[in-house]
Amino acid sequence: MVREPVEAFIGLGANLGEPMAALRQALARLAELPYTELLAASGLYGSTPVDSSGPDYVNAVAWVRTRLTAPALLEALQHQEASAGRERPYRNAPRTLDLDLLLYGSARMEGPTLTVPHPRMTERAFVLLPLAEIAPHRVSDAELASVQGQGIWRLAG
Ligand code: A4P
Ligand code: MG
Repeated sequence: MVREPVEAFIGLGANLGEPMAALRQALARLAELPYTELLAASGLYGSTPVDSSGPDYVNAVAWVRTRLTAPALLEALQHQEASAGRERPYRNAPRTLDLDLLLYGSARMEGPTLTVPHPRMTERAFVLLPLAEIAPHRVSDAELASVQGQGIWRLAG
């Protein structure tokens, strides 16, 4: 636990099972994390797989204020993925639930198990569009322009 709360952004994704239900449940569970408050959640977006296979994805982004350290928050997210039946047969495999730590305050860290900001977030419309919906100040026009043309559509509020 850290003394001062930190604002963090979490990317949610799923393309197996019932992705919309999985993301809604994941958002509800984020709100129940210890030392953590859910500040906002984007709507749900459909997106075509990027460097991945299988059915279209459902994606969203959540904004939290937390006293958990970044590693503790990642551990909580991985626990949540596991209880949603996440399996990892190979890299970028289709999944029932993926929870990525996108931003943790203004921290920059690079380690074997955790890199923040998430290294691929600025290349992906399925991260940038939902992030821009809830925190437009965290996404630049140039970043949005660079992902134009990737398949993404709004599903529900
Ligand atoms: N890891 C390091 N940094 C982080 C971080 N900031 N957040 C480590 C989360 N995990 C982080 O992740 C692999 C390892 O990354 C973990 O052990 C963790 O310690 P993973 O969740 O097991 O595997 P992954 O999700 O396949 O890898 P990764 O790197 O998160 O994949 P990407 O690059 O995020 O791609 N297309 C659409 N349309 N929508 C999607 O949601 N997702 C991916 C995943 C590919 N294509 C997609 C989507
Ligand atoms: Mg992941």
